[in-house]
Amino acid sequence: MIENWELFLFPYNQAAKEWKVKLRGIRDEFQQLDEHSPIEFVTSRIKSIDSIKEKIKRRNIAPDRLTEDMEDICGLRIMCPFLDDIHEVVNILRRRNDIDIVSERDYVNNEKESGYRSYHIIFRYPLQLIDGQRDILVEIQIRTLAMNFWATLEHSLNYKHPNAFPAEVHQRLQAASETAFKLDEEMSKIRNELVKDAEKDQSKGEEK
Ligand code: 0O2
Repeated sequence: MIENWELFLFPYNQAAKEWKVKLRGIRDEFQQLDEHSPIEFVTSRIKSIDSIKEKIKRRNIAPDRLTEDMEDICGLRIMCPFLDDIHEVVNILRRRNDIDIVSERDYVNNEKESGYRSYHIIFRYPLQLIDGQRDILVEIQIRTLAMNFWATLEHSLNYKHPNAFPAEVHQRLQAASETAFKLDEEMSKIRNELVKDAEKDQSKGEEK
């Protein structure tokens, strides 16, 4: 087992700090260009020691496999204003040459049984330390503000029912997730219509 957790978690903390800067940099670049940013805000978290220990037990992870088999010790979250923005952020990440993408999970189109939606990307990040390079696995969850609203509250409610919600609550949470998704779709439709109208106005202006 890990003897010094602080030391073990240091590179993960460092990777999270660096990635917060990088992701906020993407948002700033869009703002600099006066363009719509697909990133509203970014958060990060390092998995708690209790949560790591729980997952080691649940997944039966061997101590020497911890850094390879636990992919979400370093986690970042990107909140997007609109549904289409998720796809744009994914493409921006796929084009980067400072990471190696290990896997992607599309829980936006394939929501989990709970109603959870998000797009997960796990990548390997070559962190530069005093003694050289150390590859760190990083998980990024990309979701809309509405998905984040649902997931944050569902997670906090789950705290009181760690194993399962009563069936009726489970169904209501699924329905609430559907409502949040409909809201996302409606806001995207409104935006697309406004963008189209603005483009029409612009081309009319250019014709004159
Ligand atoms: P925390 O407290 O942030 O660490 P596992 O990690 O074993 O549960 P797996 O298959 O490795 O699952 O990963 P999965 O399911 O792709 O993603 C796990 C993470 O996604 C969770 O981390 C949550 O952040 C989020 N997530 C997945 N399902 C749900 C859900 O039903 N509700 C909510 N609110 N979030 C979910 P942790 O470890 O649970 O959280």
